[in-house]
Amino acid sequence: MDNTASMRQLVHRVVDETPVLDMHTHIYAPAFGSLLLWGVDELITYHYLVAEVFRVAPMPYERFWAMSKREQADYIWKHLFVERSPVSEACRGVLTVLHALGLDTGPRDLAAARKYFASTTVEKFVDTVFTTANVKSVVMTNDPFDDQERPAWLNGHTCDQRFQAALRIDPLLNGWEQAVPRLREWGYEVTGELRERDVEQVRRFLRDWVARMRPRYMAVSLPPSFRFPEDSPRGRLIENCVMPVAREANIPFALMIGVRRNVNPGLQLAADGVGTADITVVDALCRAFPDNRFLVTMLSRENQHELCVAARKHPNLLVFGCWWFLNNPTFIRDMTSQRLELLGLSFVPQHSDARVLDQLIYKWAHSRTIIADVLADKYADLARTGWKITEADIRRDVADLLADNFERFAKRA
Ligand code: FIX
Ligand code: ZN
Repeated sequence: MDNTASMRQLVHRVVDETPVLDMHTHIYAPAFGSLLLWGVDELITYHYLVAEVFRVAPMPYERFWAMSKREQADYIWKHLFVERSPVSEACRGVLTVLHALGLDTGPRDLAAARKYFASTTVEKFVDTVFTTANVKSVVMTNDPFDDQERPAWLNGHTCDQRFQAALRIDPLLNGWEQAVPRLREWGYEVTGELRERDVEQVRRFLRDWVARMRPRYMAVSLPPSFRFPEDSPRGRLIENCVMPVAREANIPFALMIGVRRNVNPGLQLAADGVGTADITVVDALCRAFPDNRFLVTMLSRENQHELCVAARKHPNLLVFGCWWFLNNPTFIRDMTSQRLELLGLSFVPQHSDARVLDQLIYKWAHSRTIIADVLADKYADLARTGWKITEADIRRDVADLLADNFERFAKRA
C-alpha cells in the first residue's frame, strides 16, 4: 500500500472498527443500580465541568452542592455552553455524545436532550453506548470500602460480562489508620501494628475480595510524594500483602501516580490536582518484584518520558492511558507518538476513565482519531523505506493497542 492518503483512511477505518477493551473506568454494570451514572444531566455535571464552571461563574460551593442535579446541569449549560463557546475538551465531549446519539446540537436545546434520555431505559442505553463507542468491555473501579458498593458484591449481583472488576484499594493503602477499625468490623482481626498477624489478616481480606470480584488487577492511586521502598504502613502493605496476593492470584497491580487529592475541597470530586512524581519508585517496584506485573499510568506530563524509559527496562511493566488532565488531544498525540517511538506497540494507549456511561462515546471517539493519525504517520515512515504494510498487519497492531496488550498482560484471575 503506497498511497499515503488511502493508507491514512484505512488506518482510521481499522481503528474505528476495532473493539476496545477499556481497562480503567468508573462506570458500573446495571446490577449496581444507582452507581451506574448515565444521561444528559450526569454528563453535564461531570466533575471536569464543575471545575470549569467555577472559573467563569463562581458561587459559594455549598450553594452549588445544595442544588438538584438538574439545576446544576442548567447552571453549567448556561455558563459553559450558552454564554460562551464550549471549546474545552470536556465541553466538546458533551456535544460529541449528543451528536453521536442523533440529537441536533445546533439549537442548543437541553430540553430535547432530556427528552431523549427520558424515553430510553438503562439496559437499552448500555447497548446503545457500547455499540456506538465500539467498546466490547470495560473494567470498573471496585472499592470494597465503599458502603454503597459493598452490598452489591456481598449480595452476589448478577454479572454482565461486558463489565469486569478491578479491586481498588486506596483506602487500605492510603488511609491505614482509618482502615483498621473497618477491617475489624468485618472480622479481620488487625491491631494496626502491621506485624505478622495483621499481615496475615490483610492478606485474607485481599484474597476474599479477589475471590468475590475476580478482578483483572488490584489498583491504587498515589500522590506524587509516594516513595518505594518506604518505611510506612503503605510500604509494608504493598510489600507484604499486595505483592504476594497479586502473585498468588496471578493478577497485575496497577499504580496511578501523581494525584494530589483535595487541593480545593469545596469542589468535592473536582478538588484534586496534579504533581510530578518520582520515577525511581516504578523502577524500584519492578526490580524488587520481578514475579509481579505492574500497570502504570502517571498524571503529570513531566513524568511521561521517563515512564517510557522505565518500561524499556522492565518487561513486567505495562504503561497505560493518558490519565485525566492528560486526556486532552494535545497530550494524547504527544504521548502516543512518544510511546510508539520508544516502546513500539507494547503499551496501552488509552483508557477512558468514564464516570458516566455516555462518556464512553466521546472519550473513545476523540482518542481513536488521534491514535489513528499518529499510527498512520508511523506506517508512512515505514513505507518510505520500502516496507510493505498490509491491512492484516494494521488490524493486528490496532487490536494489540486497543485490547490484546492488556488482555495478554493481565491474563485471567
Ligand atoms: O483515581 C482515579 O481513578 C481518578 O481517575 C478519578 O478519581 C478521577 O476523579 C477521575 O475521574 C479522572 O478522570
Ligand atoms: Zn480513574
